[in-house]
Amino acid sequence: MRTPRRTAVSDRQHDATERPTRGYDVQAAQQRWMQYWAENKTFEPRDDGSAERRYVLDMFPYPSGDLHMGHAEAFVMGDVLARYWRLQGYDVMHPIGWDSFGLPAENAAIQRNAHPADWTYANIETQATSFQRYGLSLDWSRRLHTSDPEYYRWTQWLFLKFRERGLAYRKASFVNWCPQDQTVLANEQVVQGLCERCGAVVTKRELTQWFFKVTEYADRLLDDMAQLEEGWPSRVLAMQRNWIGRSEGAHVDFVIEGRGEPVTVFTTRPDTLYGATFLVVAPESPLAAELVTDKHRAEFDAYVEKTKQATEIERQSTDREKTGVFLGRYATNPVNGDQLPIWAADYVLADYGTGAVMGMPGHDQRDLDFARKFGIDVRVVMDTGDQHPAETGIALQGDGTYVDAGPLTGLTDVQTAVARTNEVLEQAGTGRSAITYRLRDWLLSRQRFWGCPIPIIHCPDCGEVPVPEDQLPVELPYLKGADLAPKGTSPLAAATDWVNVDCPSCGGPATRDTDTMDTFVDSSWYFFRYCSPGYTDGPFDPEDVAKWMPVAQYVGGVEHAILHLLYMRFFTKVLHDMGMVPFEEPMRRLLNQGQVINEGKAMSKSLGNGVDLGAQIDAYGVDAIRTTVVFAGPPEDDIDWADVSAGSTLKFLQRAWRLADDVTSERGVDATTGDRGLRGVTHRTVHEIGQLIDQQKFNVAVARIMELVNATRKVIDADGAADPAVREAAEAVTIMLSLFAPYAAEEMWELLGHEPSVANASWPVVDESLLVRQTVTCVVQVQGKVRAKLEVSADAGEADLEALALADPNVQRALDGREVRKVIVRAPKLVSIVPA
Ligand code: ANZ
Ligand code: ZN
Repeated sequence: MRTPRRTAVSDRQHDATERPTRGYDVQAAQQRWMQYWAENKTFEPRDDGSAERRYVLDMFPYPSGDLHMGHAEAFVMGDVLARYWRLQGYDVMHPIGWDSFGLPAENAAIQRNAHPADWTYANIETQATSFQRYGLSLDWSRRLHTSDPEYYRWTQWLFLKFRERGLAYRKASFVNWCPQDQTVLANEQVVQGLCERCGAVVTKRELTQWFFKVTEYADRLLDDMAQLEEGWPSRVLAMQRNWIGRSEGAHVDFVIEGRGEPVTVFTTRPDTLYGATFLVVAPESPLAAELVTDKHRAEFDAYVEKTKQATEIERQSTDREKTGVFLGRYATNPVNGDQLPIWAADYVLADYGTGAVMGMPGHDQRDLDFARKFGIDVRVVMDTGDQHPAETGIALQGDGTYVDAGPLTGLTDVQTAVARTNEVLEQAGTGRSAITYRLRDWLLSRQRFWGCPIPIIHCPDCGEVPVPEDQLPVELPYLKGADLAPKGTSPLAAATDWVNVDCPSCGGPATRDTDTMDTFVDSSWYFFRYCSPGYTDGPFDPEDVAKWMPVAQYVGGVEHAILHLLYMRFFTKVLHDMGMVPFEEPMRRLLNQGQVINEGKAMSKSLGNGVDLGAQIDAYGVDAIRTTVVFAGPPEDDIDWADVSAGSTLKFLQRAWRLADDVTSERGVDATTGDRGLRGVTHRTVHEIGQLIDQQKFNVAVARIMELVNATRKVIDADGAADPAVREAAEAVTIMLSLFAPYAAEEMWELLGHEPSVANASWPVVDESLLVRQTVTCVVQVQGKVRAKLEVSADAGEADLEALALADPNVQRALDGREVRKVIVRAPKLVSIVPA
């Protein structure tokens, strides 16, 4: 073990005039302790069962370049907790790795005529060095990269297991296609009709794609959120709930003349069926193409083409002018026999519910807009006291009494009416109650190179054949530069040596699947792998996972509130069903840190308002940057870098360091003989900071340390630094400060005569008796007779005591309404009242 040298620039012989500039040498301290922690593997967990385990996890980074201010904020929050729990005696695991597959690497490789791995692994090294410098208490021994064959071997293995369970399948469907990136996008990757990555307008294409059946887990993903109410931000839970979008209603069957099968619609308001006046089907659905009569076909075909250009959000918008085409056919309303014209209109989506809707213009705004535009009948089934929607153009929404609604007529309650309608439908066999979800199956295949290959072989005779487990991983062939340029099919398809293989089942000529997996697959299970780095018999050792998980604290950006968190929850549930993990929710607590912005705006190249993390660290040092980030506000809030001052933080850190430098009492000196006032402040601060960290109010914790530093300085200025209470305070400051400013804390710990590292110290033990401020008994006399005894603070002032005494009920009784002539106070023990 290497013993660190002393590098502090202070010199006890310096005269007093130099005092304000005394401080630790920021850059030297960084060099020295960074190396010390690495050499001594300070932050590797013991993993021997000697203490309760705690797993602190930061969402692993994408190696896009060097670290930026966003990383500085995201990673310090987890680090504060990891360091705190360590000092509290937990065996903490705080691992790091990289989400290293993905498009930016591929695009960079095309540009530079290089291999995506070159760019990726070079960036990883840069980030790793920066993470180390940033003083994060990471366990480097568990480091992983999702693009390493050792890792993606198990991504492929999991894919095959999911497929065995019927949870991975292929189907042809209309998918979002980015013409720029030449790849399929998941719905979530389309933002207002544009590709989330490159901003190109997304179009639709029919392709055969791989899907994970998340919809099978929709109810469990919803129900298990009950376990997360305590530990997850409520807005994240709300976003997940919305995304899953569970709707209760009914399926209603409409018979169509000349068609054997009825058409089924999904409605959340079966009670409005008695007033339905038309049917709408999604234009791009096979049903629409089948139903349209020859007379309307040309108009219909043109409409379908136009529909493909509109985004889902536009199509669903209520303030958009309604469009549509009559298909020339009619459907029979099962409850009253009405003949309803069937239309195709783009406000109905092909992949929600059944892709068909009953038009109920009286009570649904979009249906009303549509009916008014095309001259369709508007009927009302509930009288709400408002004017008729055909005149006002406003669909009726409120409560009221059912009218002209068959057996519902006269009812006043929607719930009862819905239940009654469902009974009618069920009895007649023309409908049934039903539940629909917004959640779609997860489209996981991508036509790009730099991702995990899908381990399937397509054989003309045997169909889809999984690659045998002992042949995993299916490694990527070596392609670089122009070979990777998007061609509409995966670049892998051009690697014919790689593509053409013998069928594992019949031995005949066959071809590999040329798609790769969405990187969200890679990031759906990395936290399990950290528990068993290097494990070769599976993706992880279930025993290790049972020891470390669920994760005690997960930290990451709210931009992952929906997809990543939903997918990793889905993976966990499937692994649970496979008997590999004992729990169903992998993350106990979730913290979404805010962003670092500048002058009120997100940092961006085009605005030129970016703040370079490296330059900030060069100017102020890691400790000052970490502490500034934490001190700026609650962890969830955005930080405006224009409003903070890393320079002031550095001054505070130097002030804290000088306390340690000033202490003259010996290590281990009996603190109980020290200044009771300062001891009280120290113990109350330690106690409160523990609570603040538990409540994730890290910024307030920093403020409390600042106060303790000031209180300690006052005592030194008044009485010198020899008082054991000064040592006690300085040690407490050092340990608590190590959460935020680890380099300064290491220097201070050493100055205080302790063996390195402060990370191996223990959180200070609070002396409960010092938490309460001291009280004394104050005797209150009226006309010389003792009338009350008050418990008051030892430092209570005369005015306070007089007021307390006069307010006492016994004193009031003794005064019996008489005026008070005189009050004599001897603080804090005596108040003597003389009545008139
Ligand atoms: C008749 C009705 C009357 C409806 C009424 C609503 C109000 P949520 O709550 O989001 O699940 N719908 C069904 N499938 C659709 C599709 N593929 N595209 C667009 N709209 C669709 O919405 C369910 C309601 O949205 C359904 O209930 C249906 O309109 C419409 F006063 O049926 B409703
Ligand atoms: Zn075969």
